[in-house]
Amino acid sequence: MKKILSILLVLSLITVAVFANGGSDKAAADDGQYKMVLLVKSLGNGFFEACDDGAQQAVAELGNMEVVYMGPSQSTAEGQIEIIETLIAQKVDAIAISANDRDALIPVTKKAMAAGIKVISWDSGINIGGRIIDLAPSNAEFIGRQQYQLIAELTGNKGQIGILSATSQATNQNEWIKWMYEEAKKPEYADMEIVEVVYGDDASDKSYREAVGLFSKYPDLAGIISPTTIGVLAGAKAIEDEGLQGKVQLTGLGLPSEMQHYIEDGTCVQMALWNPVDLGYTATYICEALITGKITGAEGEMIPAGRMGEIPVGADGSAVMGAPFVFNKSNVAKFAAIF
Ligand code: RAM
Repeated sequence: MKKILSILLVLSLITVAVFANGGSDKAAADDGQYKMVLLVKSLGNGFFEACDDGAQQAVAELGNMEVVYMGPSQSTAEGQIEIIETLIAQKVDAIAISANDRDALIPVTKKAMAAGIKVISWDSGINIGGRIIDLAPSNAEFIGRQQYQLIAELTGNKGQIGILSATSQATNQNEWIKWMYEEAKKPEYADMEIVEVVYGDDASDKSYREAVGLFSKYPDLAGIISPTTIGVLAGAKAIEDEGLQGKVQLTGLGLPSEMQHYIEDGTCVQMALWNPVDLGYTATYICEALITGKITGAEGEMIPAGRMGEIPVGADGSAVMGAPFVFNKSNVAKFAAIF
């Protein structure tokens, strides 16, 4: 709630500042601060709030940036498009987007770029042509395969597996799920199968209902993979409420701060994630480097990213942060204090 109130306050201040700026070309020019918006899939998600903490750390280090956190109330492309249209009118300097749809945002982000705004995607990508750089938290193949390996370890390479995802259009989850299916083809998983992918839309109540739906549809369900922080938390609650601990195993991508209880009581023995603070921090450094002309986004360039070192720009503007952590009883408390 406090976070929402502070966002509203910042937004109203920005609106005042932008209108006060009248017809000048760049909203940034007057106070020497470049204005960047960290546009997330939806508000009310602790993962993205941790990313914003990282963005604000970068702001403090860089000294020439101002980052405003924004997102629609639900994880939809329409909601993001509406916000981007407003930001074009306000002439912000950069928009860093975790996209709800890899293609649907392209026309509006192209319009933003034509207006001189630096657009990058991060976390959940926009397709080539709709952004300059796409920052992935980690290698998508690695993440997807690792998710399947984590559940296989828990079910002893056996049984029916359900996937509880975010939205059906989410670039990041869809890419990871594709690699889970690839991993599942290996001979060691012959006694295991993915029975269904369901979508909780990164909303806690829908994710919870979808998890319960999997339990009733598949009475022999051995495990759930939920590659979304909202989904894995809802899945853990559902398993606990239905008394299915030990019968239905759970893994996914979760925030240690939200999942500590379920990891320590064995509902979710192991899960993975990268550091979201570092992700928001890196996205901010990339925007600053693009705005100030340190980089253009061409393959082979090195992005100066503060404490994250230098990150190379790969083919088609792709950039990758680092390897995910795996959390279990032995380390969850330590990480829970950080994100
Ligand atoms: C949710 C969002 C986000 C994803 C994490 C793992 O918070 O879907 O995009 O990266 O989970």
